[in-house]
Amino acid sequence: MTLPSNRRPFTTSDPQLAPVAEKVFAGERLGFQDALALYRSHDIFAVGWMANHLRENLHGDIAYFNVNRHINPTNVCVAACRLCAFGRKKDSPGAYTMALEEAWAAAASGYSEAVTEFHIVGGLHPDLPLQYFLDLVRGLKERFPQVHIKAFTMVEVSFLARRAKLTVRETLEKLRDAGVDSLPGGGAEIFASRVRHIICDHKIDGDEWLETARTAHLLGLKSNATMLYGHVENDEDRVDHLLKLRALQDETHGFQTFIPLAFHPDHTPLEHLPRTTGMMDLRQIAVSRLLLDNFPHIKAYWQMMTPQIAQVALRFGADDIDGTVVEEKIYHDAGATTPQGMRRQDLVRIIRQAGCQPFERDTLYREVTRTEDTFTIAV
Ligand code: V47
Repeated sequence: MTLPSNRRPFTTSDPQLAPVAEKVFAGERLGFQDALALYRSHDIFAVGWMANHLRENLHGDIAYFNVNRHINPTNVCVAACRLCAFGRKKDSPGAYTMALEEAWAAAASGYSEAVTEFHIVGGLHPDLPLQYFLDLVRGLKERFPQVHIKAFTMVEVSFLARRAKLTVRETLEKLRDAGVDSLPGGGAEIFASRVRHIICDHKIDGDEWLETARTAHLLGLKSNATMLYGHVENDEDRVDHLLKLRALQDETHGFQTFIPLAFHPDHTPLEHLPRTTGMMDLRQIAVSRLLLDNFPHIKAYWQMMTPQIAQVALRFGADDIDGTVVEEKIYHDAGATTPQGMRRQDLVRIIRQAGCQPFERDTLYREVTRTEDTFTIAV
């Protein structure tokens, strides 16, 4: 079938995609069955074409990146999730917890390029009090007042609240007052409880993740959202996850970016599972763009999908490839073969060669302009 579009002709050999395409080009919202058709279509190029159409309508040729640094203050974790190769029990080999001075020093180390964002996540430590995290953030703000702090997943916030015997709202208020500017999207995994029981049994459930995000958004804190795919979930679980995020976004408009995360099985109890393939990764980006019509941004996280696939993903619906990162632990403990970090100039080159315009953003997607070793953020 062929449908007219505002730019180029669209064709697909898959009759199941025709009604979906009608909706996409009419600007109508897609439903559960439409999403299943996208996941099951043999015509991956048509799926990608539609997603790229929406991406171009939203962002033209711009592709966003940032200069950020990941900091993981501890890998000690009580949760023992089967999906994870990063977490350790307190006394096991390889377990670490940074003293505050160490975390502040880590923030300053790495590339000389001035970072605009610290991305901070870690394990659920049984003994570290909320005060440690407040001091960590306050110390970072004192030392690097210009850097945006994107810190603590909904799972960590909920855990810290319980330990401190505070509500999630009170905990978020304390974190915000200490200097947390927004929250990353991790810990969402897959909301369906059947799958959650297998991959992350001791984590908060999907409803609690969503409720914590709702509370953060109501306090004015922006956040991201993720979905971990490529393990024991099925198409329906993925669609359910995406639609729950879309429904919350209708309510709060607090999500900035959706990041689909491909499961890396190495060194996890689910090591027997195969890795995702390039086609699965590209399709997931495209379905995300098509279904999450109220999310401004879809991120192809290069650390997770490789710089090569992330580059192609910029033509399958993604408009962001994340940042310099500098030191990645969660994926590398699970067998990622990508570099630990990338220089700004390499991110720019990848984006240019995808035929896109690189746009350095801060965490809130404002333009960053650089001179030698300082930067200015457009407000
Ligand atoms: O929450 C853990 C996932 C997440 C594995 O918000 C794994 O901008 C694959 O959330 N294989 C952390 N995935 C990373 C994350 C993130 C990354 C980049 C940008 C942003 C953002 C957020 O990684 C965890 C979990 O879902 N994860 N173990 C694994 N073996």
